[in-house]
Amino acid sequence: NFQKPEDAIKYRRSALTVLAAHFGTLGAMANGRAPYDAAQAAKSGDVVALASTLPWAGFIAGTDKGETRAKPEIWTEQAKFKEHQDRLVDNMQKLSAAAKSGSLDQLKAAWGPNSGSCKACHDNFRKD
Ligand code: ASC
Repeated sequence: NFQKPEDAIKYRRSALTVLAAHFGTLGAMANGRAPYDAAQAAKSGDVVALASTLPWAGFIAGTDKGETRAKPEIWTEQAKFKEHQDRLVDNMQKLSAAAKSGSLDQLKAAWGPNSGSCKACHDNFRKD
């Protein structure tokens, strides 16, 4: 529940910021830009699994204006937007499992194939 539209916008942006930070942490390890740290990978794996589920509650009616790049299609193509959410959540659960496996090879194998769901949604539903 949100008091004001801007509270919902702030909530979803915050969740996406947390998701991006931990997705990036896992990507850095998967792509060899950071040393593999199994404990950090497991922690970030937990975060992406949970954080990926959170932003969607913030896309309530009346939050298409203000501090947001949300496109109107979020509200006019709700079934399609939901499909994109579900794909992201599913992909982040898979990435999470690999991140928590203790195996860098599994993390590497999972990161790329599951990373496209960020961009797919941005391409369709985010301005610029
Ligand atoms: C990230 C991030 C995104 C996506 C996107 C690629 O790390 O913050 O929004 O990856 O750039 O899918």
